[in-house]
Amino acid sequence: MRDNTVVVDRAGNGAGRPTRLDFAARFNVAVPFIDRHVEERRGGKVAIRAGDEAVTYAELAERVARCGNALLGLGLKRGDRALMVVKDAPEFFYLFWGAIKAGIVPVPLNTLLRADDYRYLIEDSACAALIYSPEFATEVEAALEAAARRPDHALRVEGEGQTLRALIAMAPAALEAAPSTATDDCFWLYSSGSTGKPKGAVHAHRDMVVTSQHYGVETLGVTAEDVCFSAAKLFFAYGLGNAMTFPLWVGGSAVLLGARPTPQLTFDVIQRYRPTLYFGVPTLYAAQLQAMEQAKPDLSSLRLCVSAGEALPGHIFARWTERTGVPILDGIGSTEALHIFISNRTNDIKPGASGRVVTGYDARIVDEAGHAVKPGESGRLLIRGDSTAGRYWNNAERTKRTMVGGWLDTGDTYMQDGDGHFIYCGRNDDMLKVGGQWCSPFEIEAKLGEHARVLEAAVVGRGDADGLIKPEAWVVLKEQAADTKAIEDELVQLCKSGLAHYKYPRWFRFVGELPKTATGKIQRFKLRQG
Ligand code: 3UK
Repeated sequence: MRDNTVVVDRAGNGAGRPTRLDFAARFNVAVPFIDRHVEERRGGKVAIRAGDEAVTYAELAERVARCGNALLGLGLKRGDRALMVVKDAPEFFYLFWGAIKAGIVPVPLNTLLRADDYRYLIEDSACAALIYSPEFATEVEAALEAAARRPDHALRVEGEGQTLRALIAMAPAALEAAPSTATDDCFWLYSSGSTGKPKGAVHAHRDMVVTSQHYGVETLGVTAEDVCFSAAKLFFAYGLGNAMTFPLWVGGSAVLLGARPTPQLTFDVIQRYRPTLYFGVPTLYAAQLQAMEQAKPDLSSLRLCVSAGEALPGHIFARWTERTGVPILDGIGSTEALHIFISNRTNDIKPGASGRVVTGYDARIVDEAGHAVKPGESGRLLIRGDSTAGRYWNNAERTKRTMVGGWLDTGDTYMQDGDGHFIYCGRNDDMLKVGGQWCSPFEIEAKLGEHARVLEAAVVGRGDADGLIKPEAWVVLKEQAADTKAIEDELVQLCKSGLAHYKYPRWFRFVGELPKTATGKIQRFKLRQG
């Protein structure tokens, strides 16, 4: 087999068996995703549209190579980490793939985090470089100031002086792909932990091929004719697949929106670029439906919509389908699995359920002892597939608990109905998914505890009018207050100034005490019922 190629063997497919993916012994994933298109005479085709910019496959391949050379020129070595706090823009592609082609490990980070979060990630990753869009300079530069160990290189994507753009423009255009294998470390994605800090899931070269083929091609039917638009950003594993690896795998194109996706902006993008596939999260679908009470956007280009990040309530599915005529496929994925592993299909949709296992994956629902539960009973969901991260960076203890004997413990409780559809029943830990993003109640509680008048606080998830989970705070004050509204405003401000903005509590309850066990543990289930 030629170096850096993968053979998709469809022989077994159709009989319910997945296609087999055979990787060349020497395999750098930047070659099939980026360089292959020029070889296959797709160089003139548009790969990326963003604002007024259109980037062809030939331009993409050249800029990726230049960017890889720029990183090597800075002195980065094989295996070094390059943290990215980069908005959705073509530079995200150049940097991510340029690093991989050069053998450097890109680590896209959530761009909504705060200085203290970035400081931790700089230290934990021991990165050699940090590249950021100027939009995020305030938080990133404060983190660089505070970090115990600064990366050798901190670089803005664009603007004055030495920027990534300037380096790309000057770097040579020829770059040999660094030698690696399909299972070598390739890139990391951080995922939040309920108690501890975020954990870096280490993904291999083959992982993006696996998700693009099994979910992108075999589940969604993505083709070169598709135009993909993801409201979920590229730094999420979800967005990374939706708007980057799926279109690049099949030679399709991606539409990028750099700004925060408000309903109106998503409508504008869909009307202007006429994507065929749209990827969102339940909170945004709910907001879009709300906006459609007034606006009448033309969504006729869409053939299919996808939802993930948290469970899609059946009523949102029903209202969207009725309004637009386009179904939403709900599917569950994770950072550790890289993308969706249980999904609804266009010909097999059960509203309110996550669907069935995606080709190439196995799923089991087990009890506390690790035995399979009886049909109809709920238990822990374990999954297995070739895209799952093999370990967390520098965290043997979490690796041992999560990656067990080739299976990945999702941390979710699931059951299967009589027809074999998987139904989400909640988390096994206290973590909340808010607008598709992780929220640790402990982190919010610690922030609330910083207020001089707070004795203690507990945060739980509560469903809003759409049935979507948001944080609710139960607060015990040191001394009772007549005007809790003023304190509530201060607490919201405190959270908004120190935490990623989606983490602030939407409701407050001031109480005399919190329900606790004999050993002093807060009984969150009682608060959830209260
Ligand atoms: C929850 C869902 C019910 C579930 C993700 C698609 O969300 C993604 O990754 P994260 O690491 O979170 C994973 C956890 O989120 N979840 C996600 N989707 C659903 N729960 N129904 C759903 N449809 O708790 C899961 O363990 O942020 C989603 C693709 C790639 C991803 N990384």
